Amino acid sequence: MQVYMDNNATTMVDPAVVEAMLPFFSEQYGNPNSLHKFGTASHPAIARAIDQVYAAINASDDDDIVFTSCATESNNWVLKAVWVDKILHGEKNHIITTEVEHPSVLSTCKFLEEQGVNVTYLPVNEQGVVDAQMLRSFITEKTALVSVMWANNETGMIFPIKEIGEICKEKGVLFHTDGVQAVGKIPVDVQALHVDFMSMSAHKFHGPKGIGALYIKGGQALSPLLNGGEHMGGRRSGTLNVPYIVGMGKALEMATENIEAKMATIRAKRDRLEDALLKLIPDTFTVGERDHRTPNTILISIRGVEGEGMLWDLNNAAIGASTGSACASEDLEANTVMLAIGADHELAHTGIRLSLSRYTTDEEVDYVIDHFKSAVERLRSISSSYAKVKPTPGGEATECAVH
Ligand code: C6P
Repeated sequence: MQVYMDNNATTMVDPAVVEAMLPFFSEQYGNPNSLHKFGTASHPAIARAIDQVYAAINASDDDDIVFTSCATESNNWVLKAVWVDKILHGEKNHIITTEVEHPSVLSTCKFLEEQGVNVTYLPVNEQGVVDAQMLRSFITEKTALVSVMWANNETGMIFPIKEIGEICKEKGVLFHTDGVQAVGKIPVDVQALHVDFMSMSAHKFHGPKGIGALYIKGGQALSPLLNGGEHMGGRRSGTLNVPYIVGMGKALEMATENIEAKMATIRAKRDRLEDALLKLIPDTFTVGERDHRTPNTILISIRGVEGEGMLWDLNNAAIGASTGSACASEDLEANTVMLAIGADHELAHTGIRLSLSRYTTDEEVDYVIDHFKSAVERLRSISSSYAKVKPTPGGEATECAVH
């Protein structure tokens, strides 16, 4: 058996999505901007995909949804365009974000700091989320943008987006949310709250890699990141990637159909896995209260077991997991989110992220429970650091706080 439990890094493309995409590679391959019938043939499929994305996030007709190459591009676009529009050519000079954003936000903020922008990186509490009222106290008349993720990729913790949106609206500050780990996993309704910009990525909800989107609230100006032709109303140049756009629309429609039922099924498997690991393996804890997490995610810390060693053992048992964000997996740094919630360096090296999908089966959950437990036992038996902190039999196994 092999078990893929790294669905926050990427997901399998649903076979129905592949099927929907296939005609647009070698049959209807014309450039949609061409005037001949080879070009115009794909227009209905593009229109359908746009409708599917609008419906999935309940965007209104006044809003814009612009396809990009990935969420990294969407995040770069918002931050750099706000810098150009409001800071270089405006009166403002301040952006607020959090310490636990994805690297595509954090490293863009670092780049903007080098250009002279003041950036506030808000700390998170022991649950790994920012306090909306604390955020309010950092907004000044110089603040151009607040960028806070909807759900964290490492912990799954859901941020108080509604409250933050209201504060930004009241203060007249633009609000961007990185919705990558929320869209397709939990209900997202952009009309039920105040969001100016939201980034999305198809490969997180069983669509293809290499296609994302940016939601732009109606009437909101945003300079383009890519200049060129008149594609996407001049907002994002580059020949439209028709098969991937079709794939993104189909995947999002499938992910959001009966989303509550899908969430309940995934959550039941996630909770069973989490309960078993916490019960069977002493001295473990998971980060963040599970009711406030996306239903598929567990970040578990195992005292005395280095995350990389654990991944190696899991990989040998054909289980795909991660120590955190896939794009930070090649450095052996401590988990940044665990550090941000107050874990010491040793503990922050022990996190393993398990992320399920709607394809995860009960048999796979059982397989992971067995192999996870034996991997921990093996690694602890050879760990000098665990021997030093070895707890009393039946030691602590808890959810949520860092001890
Ligand atoms: N996170 C993870 O292992 P792209 O691949 O550019 O479409 O998405 C980037 C991205 C942006 N925001 C968040 C919250 C994300 O989780 C990701 C991708 C993966 O956590 C790969 S690093």
